[in-house]
Amino acid sequence: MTGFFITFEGVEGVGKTTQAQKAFDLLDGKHPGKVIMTREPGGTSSGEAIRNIMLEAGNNGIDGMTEMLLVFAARRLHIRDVIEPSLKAGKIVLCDRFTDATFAYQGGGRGVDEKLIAQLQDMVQNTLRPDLTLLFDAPVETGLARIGERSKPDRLEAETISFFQRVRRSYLDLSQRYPERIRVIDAARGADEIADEIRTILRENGLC
Ligand code: Z5A
Repeated sequence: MTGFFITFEGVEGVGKTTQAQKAFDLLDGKHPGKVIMTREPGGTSSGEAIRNIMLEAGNNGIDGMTEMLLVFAARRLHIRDVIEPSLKAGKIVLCDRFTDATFAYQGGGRGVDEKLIAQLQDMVQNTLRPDLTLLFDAPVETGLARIGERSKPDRLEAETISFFQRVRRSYLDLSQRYPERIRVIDAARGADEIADEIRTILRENGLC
């Protein structure tokens, strides 16, 4: 692999998507045609269909184990058809959420055994891991207030504060376990200040 794989993570509403778009604009300006932006669950047509099943509002009987299997099914297609070919072509891949989200939401949030998630990670990804993960961290209430105006919450957005607190804790645990890969960004600040910090991190990684 000759490209560079960057993932954006954090609890709802912390501003990942906003910053992923800013990073895309910055990097695409420096490396035209060599940067792609994608997301999980999703990134392929079947992956987007799986996303809809997983996030559809209401009680559809889908539990944490089923969520884990769904996201890894979508991830397999995403890696095979989008991420690996792009990295092999030397591109920079920006992905809005990846496997840290499975550890945080299905592991931390739903209580699925981490060992099972790690096994699926090895099976589906082989040795593929992000080169850099930007973890946007802010109090859960800050993120939820930012998305508060959305009309209809999806299945996960309708979860309790304590669920999102477990998710946040789990993300922070991951950042302590993998400090060389995961950079924690204080996401309670204004979007421009955060974008400045990300530009510095991208520069440190030789990307701009
Ligand atoms: N999920 C999972 O369970 N397991 C997995 O393995 C994976 C995913 C991969 C969909 O993800 C769901 O999938 C997610 C976890 C689950 N759970 N839910 N729900 P998603 O990434 O598509 O959904 P999301 O986290 O809900 O995204 P989001 O709500 O769009 O949040 P965001 O991307 O972090 O924020 P944003 O869209 O950039 O900004 C939100 C609002 O805040 C918007 O109005 C902005 O203009 C505003 N904003 C942004 N930055 C700022 C700052 N700095 N200050 C003030 N306001 C700001």
